[in-house]
Amino acid sequence: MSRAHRLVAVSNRVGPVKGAAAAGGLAVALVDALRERGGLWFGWSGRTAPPGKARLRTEKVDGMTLATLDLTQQELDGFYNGFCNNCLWPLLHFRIDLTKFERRQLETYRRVNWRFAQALAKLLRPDDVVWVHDFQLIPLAEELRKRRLRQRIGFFLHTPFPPTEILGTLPPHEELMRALFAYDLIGFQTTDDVRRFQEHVRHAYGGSARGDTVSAFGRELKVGAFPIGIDVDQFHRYAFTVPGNREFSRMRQVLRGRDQFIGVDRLDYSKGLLRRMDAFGRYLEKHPKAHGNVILLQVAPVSRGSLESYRDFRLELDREAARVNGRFARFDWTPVHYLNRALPRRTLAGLYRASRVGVVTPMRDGMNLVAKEYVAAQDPADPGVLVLSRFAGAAQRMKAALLVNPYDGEEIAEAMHRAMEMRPQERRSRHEELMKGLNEYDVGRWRVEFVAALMKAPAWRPVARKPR
Ligand code: ADQ
Repeated sequence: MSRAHRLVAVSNRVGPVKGAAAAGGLAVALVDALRERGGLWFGWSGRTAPPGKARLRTEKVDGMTLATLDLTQQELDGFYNGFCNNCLWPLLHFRIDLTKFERRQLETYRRVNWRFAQALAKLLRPDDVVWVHDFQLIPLAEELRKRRLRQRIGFFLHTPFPPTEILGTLPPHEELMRALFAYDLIGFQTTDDVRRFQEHVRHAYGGSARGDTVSAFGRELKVGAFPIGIDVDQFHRYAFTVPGNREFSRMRQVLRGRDQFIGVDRLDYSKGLLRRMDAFGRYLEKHPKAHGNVILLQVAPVSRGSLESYRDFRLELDREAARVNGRFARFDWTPVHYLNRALPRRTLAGLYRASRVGVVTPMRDGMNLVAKEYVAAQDPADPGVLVLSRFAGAAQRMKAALLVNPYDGEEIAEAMHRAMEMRPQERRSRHEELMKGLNEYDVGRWRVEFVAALMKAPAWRPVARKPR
């Protein structure tokens, strides 16, 4: 990408780009690239405003421009809480049972994307390269194309792409997939996601897929797998310098020679928290010698707490943690330590480092960055062991972890035991291999490869030829 092109990132939420909170998530991935090129980051402000008062604000921060739009309460309910989190999120995680489709919410989803496009169109320059993130914004490119914008526009899906049998249950699946074909490139986390997308396009719309080119709806686009990574050095530094190191020492003191399992997840039903808690109970049941000697620290900040499905899930998890503690705790030992709060990233790094086992067992996950953060925070001379779900995108390239089926509590419990028993040499060699993978494909490479593929994609034009 030459300097003549400005990078424009669009995501549901913008920032934060400064301070401790900026050290995580999409901000890490994008800020450097945006800063370098005087880029623009566009999205929702995180605020609501009365109808007619929802404004577009722009500000310059560190050489980049942030442009944010307010939503009305009604838009927030129908778009973010409604169609995005109550319908698309469960569907994309293969949970048809939790998927609630409401036509009114779909309309709000369309309208918010329309508003985003209307505001963004005014800010775009002809040479901009636009990178849109995630399922909240599928129709955005189509809306921009309606305004005759011809810039290169790429889309990255952070979640899994479900099988055609599941996607086909969504009433407006065709509308959404057709909208995707207004992009020039679609990036997925794994090659499995790419394959499921290609199969769906063939099966449901008679489209075709050859190599990295997919055709349907009279259009052609490029697809690819771009597995998102982390800033490996930064995370390692966090774990080994103040204050990460301070938290590590403090945790070690509190543990007093006990070993710690750690889980860190947004409180979301896709993350496999219930089965993990149950598996820890099974582990304790089978291994009385562990009693008094291990604890599970589960850090799970509340997320999407206004939705019923999330409230119900939280209650269930509270009960499950209490059940395991009620059954096994002694007056001088509580096996499950359960926190519903977000922690600074440096603190997290210290806690990962102090933990003998990282337990990352989502039922389904696009990638899962916690798995990577846990590995990066370990001491190479005496590393902990990662227990990882086969159904996290991360598993595709982290084969040196102990891979488990997250639906099988017995298997998770066995892996917990195996991790505790593992000899230092095996721990070191597994860790070394995992680190190799992390360093090979870190967040910088993810960003550079996506943008390079987008620049190479053929310029936008509708394909005249009908798909067979
Ligand atoms: P998420 O579902 O949010 O992201 P994940 O990849 O695990 O899942 O990222 C979570 C991030 O939040 C991690 O960086 C983690 O450290 C942080 N975090 C979690 N709990 C925290 C806590 N208590 N305090 C502070 N930070 C906490 C979506 C997709 C994933 C995909 C990512 C990136 O669902 O599959 O990996 O996007 O593409």
